[in-house]
Amino acid sequence: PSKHRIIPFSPETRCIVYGLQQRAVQGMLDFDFLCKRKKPSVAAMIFPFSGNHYIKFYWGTEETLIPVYQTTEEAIRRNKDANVVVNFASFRSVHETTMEILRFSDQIKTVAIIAEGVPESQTRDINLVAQGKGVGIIGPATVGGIKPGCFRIGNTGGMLDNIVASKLYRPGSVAYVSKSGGMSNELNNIISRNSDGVYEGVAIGGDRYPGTSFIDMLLRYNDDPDVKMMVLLGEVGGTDEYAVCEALKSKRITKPLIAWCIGTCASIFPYEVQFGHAGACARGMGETAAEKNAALREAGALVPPTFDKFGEAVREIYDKLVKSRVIVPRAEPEVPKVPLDYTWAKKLGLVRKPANFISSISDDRGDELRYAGMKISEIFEEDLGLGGVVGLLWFRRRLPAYATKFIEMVLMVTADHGPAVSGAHNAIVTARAGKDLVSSLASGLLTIGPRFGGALDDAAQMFTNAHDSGMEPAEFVKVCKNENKLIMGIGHRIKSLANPDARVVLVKQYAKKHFKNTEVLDFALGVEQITTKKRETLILNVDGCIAVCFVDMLRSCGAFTREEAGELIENGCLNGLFVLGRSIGFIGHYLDQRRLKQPLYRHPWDDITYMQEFA
Ligand code: Q5B
Repeated sequence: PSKHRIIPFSPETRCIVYGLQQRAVQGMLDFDFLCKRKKPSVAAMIFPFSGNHYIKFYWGTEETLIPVYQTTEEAIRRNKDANVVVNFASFRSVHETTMEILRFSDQIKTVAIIAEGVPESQTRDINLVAQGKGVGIIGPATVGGIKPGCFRIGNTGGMLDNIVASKLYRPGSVAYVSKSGGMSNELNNIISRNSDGVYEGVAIGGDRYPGTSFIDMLLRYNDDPDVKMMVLLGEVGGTDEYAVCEALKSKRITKPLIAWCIGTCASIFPYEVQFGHAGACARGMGETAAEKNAALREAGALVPPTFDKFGEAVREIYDKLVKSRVIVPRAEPEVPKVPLDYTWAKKLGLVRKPANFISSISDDRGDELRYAGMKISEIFEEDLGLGGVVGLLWFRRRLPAYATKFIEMVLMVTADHGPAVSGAHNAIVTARAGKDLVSSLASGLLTIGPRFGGALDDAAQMFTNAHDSGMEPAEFVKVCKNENKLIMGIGHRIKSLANPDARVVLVKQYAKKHFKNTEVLDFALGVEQITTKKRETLILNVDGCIAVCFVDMLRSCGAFTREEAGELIENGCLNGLFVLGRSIGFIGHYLDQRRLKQPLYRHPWDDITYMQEFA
């Protein structure tokens, strides 16, 4: 006898989904749309680990928002039209969450429990409370159930193309109950091929104590005038099928029933076999599939000789019912168009679109991250170092070792130049204003410009163009003076001939030692000889020296044509070297100020000349 009933699902059935199961919810909404439901069947979701918010889902080709609530109470109370909860909580929290849901039995009439591995004592507790409150439980350990045209629980029925292939978008006359979700997919297929299709199908779950039993579902189907024939797919283990036998014998079940218990192969084994489900093991007399099939056959169900013949059995009954006009086949509605997700359609080769982005330096999609096509593991195996990585990511080239070392040298010599320089000063002031690392770093970086650290690109252009045009250094200095132009890369606030910049000395020495050609450096040194005659601070400074040496390196290392080298400089890669190097120092200054717990900086009045009367 039926302990508790699952309320009938209709095209108006609305549910609440416990858990952030976005794929399952999208699947339910897609099913609704195929069935031409007016409203999505999912009214809301519950997710205790974030505040209330909305999640966007497709509704056909449009989009809709579904609210997510932090508490079960708010979700249920705010969605009065929902009387089903699909509980995706894990086996660890399913007892607690279902008990909470059952507090609202004035509104919630069915709970589907998806989790596998729920302790049997907890399931029995849930069932007892639910029974007392008149709430139907489907599961645990189930995919759920499906009623074409009305309602789909979670992922029942599989992918959308499967739903369409099994005609689950419109009702048929056959209602089934099974234990297994996977096998219910097979039933959807068999029934749709051998009859006018599924009216409703429920997988009660593979545990030993399911909330709803076979007999509950079959009595419900038997009493539903729209169900014309029924299917039962039992399995080895348990004795629920005998309740069905009793109902058949007592004529409580009157509609034709095609039945089969899976697991007949268990007899091949010399011992009892535990199949996939927790309940799928014959533990006592009468629990084997063969015994239960025999009992069902004897009670009046149509039990085929093997599962292979199951479809034929369905067909046999269906044809009889059509002949006797119990079933009057309906005209097939148009097969609904399934809106394909773009990613899926692309995978199937059905659509294409021009990409909005092109990227040619790195790729994280495969099994391993690649820089310019080179696997990150190979980069380490071959010890390319930071310079090698810059070569790959900035220039898409594997540079010779002396060139990658040179890049590293540049990063090292530009890493910092004390707290007094403009950029470091700003990073420090920002840090002392209580800002974070990124803000302090950004503040320092935004100071880099033509006078401070950002003269490399222009220096490279000016010296290279002048050299390539065949000018002499003196002529170049004269032209710049006549045009009132400062020579980028020349001059320093504190460094001079008498106080040479050690960084410049190191860079020059390296270039002279390793580069095949240093013609642009030589030209710049020629210019320095002239400018320092005017003023001894007008030296080739660190920006200028790095810039001209880099041009010589790019041009002579063999990895680039002269045109390619020219394009790289035009694109502004050289200031990037200073930006990258000096970021190390700016971050250092930020951390230093934090470590020293420095207060807000305020510039002293006596260090500012106030000239209001002048304005
Ligand atoms: N005069 C760097 O100026 C500085 C001249 C020039 C012809 C020039 C100035 C300049 C070009 C930009 C450049 C990078 C502003 C510098 C760096 C990183 C750093 C910083 C650090 C670090 C210095 C005095 C007389 C005047 C000027 C003439 C000056 N520069 N003539 N070409 N380039 N250079 N920037 O000392 O007749 O008296 O009126 O803009 O390469 O940023 O350590 O601090 O690692 O952090 O203030 O090293 O040279 O000289 O402007 O008073 O000029 O020399 O026309 O002539 P100063 P000023 P006159 S490296």
